[in-house]
Amino acid sequence: MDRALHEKPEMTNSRADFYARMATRNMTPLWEVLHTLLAEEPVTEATPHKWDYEECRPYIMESADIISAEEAERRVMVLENPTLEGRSCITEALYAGLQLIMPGEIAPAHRHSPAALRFIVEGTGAYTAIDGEKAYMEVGDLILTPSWQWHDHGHTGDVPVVWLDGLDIPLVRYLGPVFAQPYPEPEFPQGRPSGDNMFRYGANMLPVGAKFDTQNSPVFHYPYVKTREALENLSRSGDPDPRHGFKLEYINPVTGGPVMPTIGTHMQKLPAGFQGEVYQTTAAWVYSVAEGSGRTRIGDRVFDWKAKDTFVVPAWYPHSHEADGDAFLFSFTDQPVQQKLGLFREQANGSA
Ligand code: 1HN
Repeated sequence: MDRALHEKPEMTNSRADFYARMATRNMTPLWEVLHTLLAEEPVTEATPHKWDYEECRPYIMESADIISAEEAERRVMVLENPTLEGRSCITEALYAGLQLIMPGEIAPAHRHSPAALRFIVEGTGAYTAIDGEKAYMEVGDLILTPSWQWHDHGHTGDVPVVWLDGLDIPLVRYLGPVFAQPYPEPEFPQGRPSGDNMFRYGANMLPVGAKFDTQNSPVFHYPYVKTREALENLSRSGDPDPRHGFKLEYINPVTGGPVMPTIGTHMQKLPAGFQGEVYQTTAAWVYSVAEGSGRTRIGDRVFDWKAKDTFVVPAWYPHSHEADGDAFLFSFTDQPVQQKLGLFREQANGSA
């Protein structure tokens, strides 16, 4: 049987009168709005967009003259999706921003139920302390601050440091359980020695008897040198995926799953001259270019990118990547949430 999805019924005087009367009891007819609630395929309010780092950087640097990291609490330029203006989000479920910390500054300790990640874009010498354990940043590193973990940022180096923040805050706000707390002091007391999380949990081995009571990775620092080496080794011994090139997911070593329950993170290498096939998923993808240049077709638009640019592929947009020389793309996504709820779908080449 071939039946179209529901269309809005005709309005008549008696219907309008009935709807007005039922509204006095906080009731409203579903058949008037059903066409807005269901569609044959996912409809996103977000728009594909690229933030050119060369264009954004002067504003990021100027922000240091306008406000200190301490006064701002977090000195972040929110990357707002052009069609989600005023909602502090890059897609319906994800937040992204570019954060600046200057030498000697502190972004004070706090914790919150939304989960966060940092992907380092520029500079060296800054750190994020998680429960007082400092993760020193290098360009291309991934640092996690999972739900409800104390974190502060500091800077003992001598050049500005900028990173991309990714959070699940729009999703958590929508669901409701937002909690946040400041730490009584700007800095959380010194915790375990720097690197402890990687040494303890990041060698494909786990301490015998260790207990894990969250879905967050106990490793919270994934240095770029290691990620890059893994991708280079992978690309020497096999063929690229036709859509993704060589793509690795950062994992929680306890579960083999995503590093945090709500956000998945990946790094992919597109070999020189790569021309990817079209891919489409119900999840949204935020990309930060670690190295190289190329372009991504998203729907009917083409976005040229180079190192340090950020771009977003909203839900269900067909997209494909091309690289000039070897290129490395970091990405984060709400895919894990959709997978847990049995809602995730993907297709290659526009066919299910
Ligand atoms: C936050 O805590 C950080 O800790 C960055 O650096 C961005 C955006 C919204 C809410 C909390 C950080 C944030 C944030």
